[in-house]
Amino acid sequence: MSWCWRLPAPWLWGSGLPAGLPRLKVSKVVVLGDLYVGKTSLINRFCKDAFDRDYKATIGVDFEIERFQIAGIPYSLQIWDTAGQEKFKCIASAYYRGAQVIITAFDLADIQTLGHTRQWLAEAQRENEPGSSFVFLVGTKKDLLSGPACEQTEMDAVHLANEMQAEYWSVSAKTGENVKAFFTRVAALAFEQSMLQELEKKGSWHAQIGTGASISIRREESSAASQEGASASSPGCC
Ligand SMILES: Nc1nc2c(ncn2[C@@H]2O[C@H](COP(=O)(O)OP(=O)(O)O)[C@@H](O)[C@H]2O)c(=O)[nH]1
Ligand SMILES: [Mg+2]
Repeated sequence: MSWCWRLPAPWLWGSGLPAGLPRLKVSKVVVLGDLYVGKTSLINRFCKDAFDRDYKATIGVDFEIERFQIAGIPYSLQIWDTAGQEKFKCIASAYYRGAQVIITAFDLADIQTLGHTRQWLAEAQRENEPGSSFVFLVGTKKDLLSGPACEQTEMDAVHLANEMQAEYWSVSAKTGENVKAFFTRVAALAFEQSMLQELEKKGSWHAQIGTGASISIRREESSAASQEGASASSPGCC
C-alpha cells in the first residue's frame, strides 16, 4: 500500500492499464451521513493523511481511489464522497448503486446525527441487493468527546450497529485515531468477498495470486470468517 488520488469522473478511470498487469479488482465504498459529520475529512485523512479544518465541499459527486496490494493482487477501494447533496437529502441513486461497502457516519458530539444514520442506510440499501453490502457505523470526531458522555454515546451506537447488522468504529480525522485501522478492515472484508465471488464464478477453489503461486480456499472456513467479520463489534470504542 499505497497511493491515492482524486479522479474527476468514473468513466476516465480503468483505461490504459499497463499490459500484463492482472485486471484491477475494485470495490465501491460509499460514505453517508448528515452534512458536517466529517465524511470528507475522514476520507481525506485516510487518502491524503491530511486534516483541513476549512475544507471546502467539492463540486459534483466524486470519489477517491486507494490502491493496495493484498497477497500480490492489485486491489482498490473506490471511496465515494458526496458534494453536499446530503443537505437536501437528495443523493442520486447512482451514488449508492453497486456499493460493496456502506459507511454510515455520525458525529459523536451531535447525538441527533446518530439517529439519522438509519435513514441513510435504508436509502443505500434500497439501491442494492439485500445482504450484498458490508455495513459500517462510524462515530466521527472522537477527539471532541471523552469520559462518560463518550461512553454513553458509544453504547447507543453499538446498540444501533447491532440492529443495523453493522460493525461499529469510532475515529478522529483530526488526530487520525483509528482511521487507518478502520479502512484496513474495510479493505480486508471487501477483498475477501471479491475473491470468494471470483472463485465462485470460476467454479473452482483454486486461484492464481497475481503471476505467482496458486492458492486454495476452503469454502466453509471462508464463509465463517466473513460472517464473523460482518457481525457487530466495537473495535474502536473508547
Ligand atoms: N474536531 C474535529 N473536527 C472535525 C473532525 N472531522 C471533521 N471535523 C470538522 O467538521 C466539519 C465538517 O467536516 P466535513 O468533513 O466537511 O463534513 P461532511 O459534510 O460530512 O463532509 C469541518 O469543520 C471539519 O473540520 C474530527 O475528527 N475532529
Ligand atoms: Mg463533505
